[in-house]
Amino acid sequence: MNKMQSRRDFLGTTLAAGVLPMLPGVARAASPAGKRLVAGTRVLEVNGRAAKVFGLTGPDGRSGIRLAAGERFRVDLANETGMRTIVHWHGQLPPWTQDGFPWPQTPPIANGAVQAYDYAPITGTYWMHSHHGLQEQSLMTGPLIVHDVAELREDRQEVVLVLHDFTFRSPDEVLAELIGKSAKSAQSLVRRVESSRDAPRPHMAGMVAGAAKMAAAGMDMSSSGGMTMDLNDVHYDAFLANDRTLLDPEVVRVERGGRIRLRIINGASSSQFWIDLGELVGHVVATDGHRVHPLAGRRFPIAMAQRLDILIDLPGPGAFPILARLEGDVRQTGIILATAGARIPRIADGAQAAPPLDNSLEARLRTAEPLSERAADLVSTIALAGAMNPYAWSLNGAYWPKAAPLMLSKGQRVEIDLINHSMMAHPIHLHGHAFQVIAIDGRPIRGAVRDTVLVTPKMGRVRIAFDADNPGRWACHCHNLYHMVTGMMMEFRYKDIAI
Ligand SMILES: [Cu+2]
Repeated sequence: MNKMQSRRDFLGTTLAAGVLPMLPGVARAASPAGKRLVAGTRVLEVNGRAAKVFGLTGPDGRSGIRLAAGERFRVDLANETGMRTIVHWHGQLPPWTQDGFPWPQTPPIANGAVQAYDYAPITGTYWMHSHHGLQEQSLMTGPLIVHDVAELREDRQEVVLVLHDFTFRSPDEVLAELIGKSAKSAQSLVRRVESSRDAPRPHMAGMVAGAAKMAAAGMDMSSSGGMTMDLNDVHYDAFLANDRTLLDPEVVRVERGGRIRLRIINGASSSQFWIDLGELVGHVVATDGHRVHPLAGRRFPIAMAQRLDILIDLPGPGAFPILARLEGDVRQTGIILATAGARIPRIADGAQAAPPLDNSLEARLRTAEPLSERAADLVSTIALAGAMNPYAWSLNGAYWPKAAPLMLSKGQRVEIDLINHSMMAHPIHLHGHAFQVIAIDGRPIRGAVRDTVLVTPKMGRVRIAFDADNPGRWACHCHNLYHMVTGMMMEFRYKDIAI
């Protein structure tokens, strides 16, 4: 047995035992089998100005990782950022110690270190992003595409579209402005979230009291029906589609009458969009990587962290803008699909503000991969609350890291009611599990399977169901980055996890 094999075997055994090896630097060096993914920095030009941002660059020089059908997620993540990082494989279902969340057992990766990952991925459109500090805002994100044998047979051109919100300010300054404090206070707030080594022990009485308090607040809120909802916490300098604005958009060469699979990823930290196909008709065939029965349309909402797979059959030659319109605003971004020789149109902002995102699409989606019919073993409620002033957001009345964990047992069917008592929509993301949306605003549906669902403001309700089949400690949080760091996060913890 050579050295490499023995290291691989050791890694495999250690991962099987559920503990990521905490090895000295030399032993943690990259294995030859892993795809090298570099977390580093790069310079983008936005609105004619240079901006230093992060990047996650795969072995082919492109952003992110693409895996062939049947390929394992065997990745060596090299941290060349000059600071610590940790990267989360959003929507994937790895063992919890490889999830890329800064628990005590999986601390951030030091600058210069390489961390190895090895798990069987699920197929579809996923993405990766830093879960350390506010690095996600500075574009430490990338697509994670896991191909499927069936997709290869359909012979479609794959077009990946990653959306971002961009600011020339530092994310610390953005947060400082939101919380009305200095950048230094913002930094220490982020550090406190990061250093929350252990969430408190479960305390059922506290949870119930917190939920009751929130319910009371919700009653107050519903009586003030004239209040408008809050949108777009942060004023951004630009919105990016594959790192470019509409002043200089990416033009994707397509064939006349081409058959396209658009994989759209909302990688924005605090912005949500309506995908606008213009005159084209698309069919949504997957949400967050999970298949749904095809649903035709021209406009599709995409909340933070969500993904949509949309099939488009082009009608003939021409240029076809694929736009992402910021909710509640006239600003937009996008790419252009164009056949050879087509005139590329110049596209400005929209004439009218796009409406706020809603769950009208969600209510119509039907999964192609339903959960089995089964009664719930555990039913729980999570109350979403918070406000713009003071800027702080909570789950069940508590602010991370003070929120009590929801305790799960392996094998349980879990149903959770997400109830939004606030004036703002929240895209709620659960790590390590895919859930099915089974009711919206009290109306039962056989809805989509997802990892991130939007809960609309002013008492919007979404019920999700999942099987507790991935033991560990998992984060559940709002995917608005600034909501998360000001408290909107909790833990789902399996009872048989000792640490
Ligand atoms: Cu939120």
